[in-house]
Amino acid sequence: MDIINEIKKLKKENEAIILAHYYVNDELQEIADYVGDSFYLSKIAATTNAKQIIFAGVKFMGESAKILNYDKRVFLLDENATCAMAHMATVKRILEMKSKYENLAVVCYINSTMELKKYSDVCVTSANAIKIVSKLPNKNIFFIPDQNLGNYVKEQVKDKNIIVNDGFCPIHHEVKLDSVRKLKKQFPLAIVLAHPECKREILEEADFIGSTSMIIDAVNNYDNDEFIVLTENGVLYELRNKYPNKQFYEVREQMVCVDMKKNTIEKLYDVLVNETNEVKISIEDRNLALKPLEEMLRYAK
Ligand code: CIZ
Ligand code: SF4
Repeated sequence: MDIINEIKKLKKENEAIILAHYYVNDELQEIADYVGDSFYLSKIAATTNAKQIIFAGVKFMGESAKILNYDKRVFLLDENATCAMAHMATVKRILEMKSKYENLAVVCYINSTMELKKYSDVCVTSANAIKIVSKLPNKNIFFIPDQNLGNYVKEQVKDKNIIVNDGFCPIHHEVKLDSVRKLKKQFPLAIVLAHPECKREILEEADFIGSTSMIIDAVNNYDNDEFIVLTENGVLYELRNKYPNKQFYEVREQMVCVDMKKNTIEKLYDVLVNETNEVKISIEDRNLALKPLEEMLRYAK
């Protein structure tokens, strides 16, 4: 059996679209109808006419697609693919902060569980966090769950009182300063592109800081032939496709999200055949979690 042709056939029969995040395996990015970051993919999910949305990503992405387009059937390739950072904040702390500060906006990085979104005022992604936080009418901001993106936004948006939760992405947070410096020595002409989920000491080594989509676009702005890429290594697939004449380097310890890599072609085929791993959310939860996602889409316009 040619699994790729079977997937294409089943996708048509099911009236399904396949969405893939930049961090998943190459062959999934290749077969997907849309590849992008979570902001782009959530906009596609919100407006598609397809009957089924099949998400190669992690759980919060499938949940967000279901919340934004509740009448569609949404499927994940692996129910156990979750984002470690998504769980690194608590409703208890949100409620404490709400009672402590007047006029507080809870800003929730989209890499969060649905439970956290239900108690948040607006979602952001790494592509729009600065823009949205700047536009908010509130003086006090509680940014969850990521400390690194939160602190980066805080440095950029000076006129707000931004309190940052202490979560982190294990993949980005663990990049070693020493490996980055070694790589820079080895390739002195390389431009360093870093994701804001990296620690401050790493961001200080970077020439450009931005989300995956911003990193991909940023390459256009440089004449250099070499780039050091400090984000999950799935993004190298798009970078090498888009810029075949440029060289992209990764740190020695490699940045690999094991949850993103749980998505495979075989699981995609299985979902199309057996309709497994459907995302189910109660209407009550959906309505509560919809508000911050819709606010994100409105503010980001
Ligand atoms: O927002 C996203 O999709 C994530 C998780 C990373 C990025 O920068 O695109
Ligand atoms: Fe979550 Fe980090 Fe994996 Fe992104 S790379 S999905 S933030 S654990």
